[in-house]
Amino acid sequence: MDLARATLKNWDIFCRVLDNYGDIGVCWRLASQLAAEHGAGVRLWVDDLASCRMLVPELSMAPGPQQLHGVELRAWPEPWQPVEPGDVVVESFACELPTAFVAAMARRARPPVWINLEYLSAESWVEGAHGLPSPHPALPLRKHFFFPGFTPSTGGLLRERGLLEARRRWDASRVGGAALTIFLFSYGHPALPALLEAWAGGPVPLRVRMPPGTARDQVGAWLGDPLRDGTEATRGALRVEALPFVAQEDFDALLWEADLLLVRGEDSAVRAMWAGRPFVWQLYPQADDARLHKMEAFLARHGAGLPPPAREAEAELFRAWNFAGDPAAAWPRWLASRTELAAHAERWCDELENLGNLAENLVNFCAERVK
Ligand code: TRH
Repeated sequence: MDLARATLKNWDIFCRVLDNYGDIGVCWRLASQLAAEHGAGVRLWVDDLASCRMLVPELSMAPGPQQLHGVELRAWPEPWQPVEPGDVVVESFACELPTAFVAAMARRARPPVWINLEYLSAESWVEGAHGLPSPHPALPLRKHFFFPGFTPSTGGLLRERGLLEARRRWDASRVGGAALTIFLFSYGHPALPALLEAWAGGPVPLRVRMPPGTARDQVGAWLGDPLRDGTEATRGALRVEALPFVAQEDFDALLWEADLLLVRGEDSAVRAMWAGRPFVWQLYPQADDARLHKMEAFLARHGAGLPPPAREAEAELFRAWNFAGDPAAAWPRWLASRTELAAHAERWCDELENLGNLAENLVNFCAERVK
């Protein structure tokens, strides 16, 4: 296997930013982890440097290759400029590689290992689809589907070396405040104002910390005063703090600072799991059915080890926060189960830790393909 790994030195990762930060968030994380922990030479091709710069602020908008955290970052040129493909090619989220690049892959004496890195889901069909090959219709190439996931029959989750140790050190030295701290990173929700009312009028002092985005704009509208980075506002039991958008390497610390994480998309949800805090995952808006199945599959898996009242409290808040439900009505039950949910979050993190991590699983998977 070591010999096989040694033949997989150069990687090309392709990323198209659809919207938001999840696509580049995952690709950047994977690229920098492969470089730092596996000695890989990684070229990351991105079609939207401005989004990438939000996560990696030292990035320059000048055209031309740049070296960042051991990764060679490249703007994805339109039209494509020919380059020699690496030993492994990762097409993230079916982003469709340039035709000329695929032709160059087929011309190599040993074609690259070609991976389609898929979106995260807890649905059981993922286990059957993970690793499946798909032959190219015309060229001597095979693409393999690689699925992140929550079981040993999937690719696992991205987790950098030392992450959990760093988080546990943080927890050991953390001094909790009087208020319950909530990190709120979400898409807009029609019932957010009602939830804010419930929080402001509730019995528990709350400190809600929010990065910029549409949900924070909604909170600003509810307050009657737009929230700018670094400002805060208080209504009853609720204090809202407006955070600046931080570099991705500083993102985890925001989560560790909180007692409850309202996260979204894919990457922040996984980070919430590694933070070992209770969380509510707002899935990326898709056709309702697809999102519903994804959410229920996750709830079934995550809730399996919980006593029924806490399981139902968690599910109720997830459902209300993902669909046009009433999160304010779900809140008191969630609060009553808070202690069980906090203990469960640690157990869940420990369980996931045993799955290994996605970058390492991917390297091993690719090495198997060239043995
Ligand atoms: O931004 P998102 O909504 O991304 C989504 C999802 O990935 C979805 O699956 C995808 O289809 C869609 O994009 C196009 O949520 P996500 O996945 O949590 O990504 C946010 C990233 O932004 C994550 O890597 C953390 C990072 N981040 C920072 O680095 N600093 C910050 O201050 C904040 C708020 C986020």
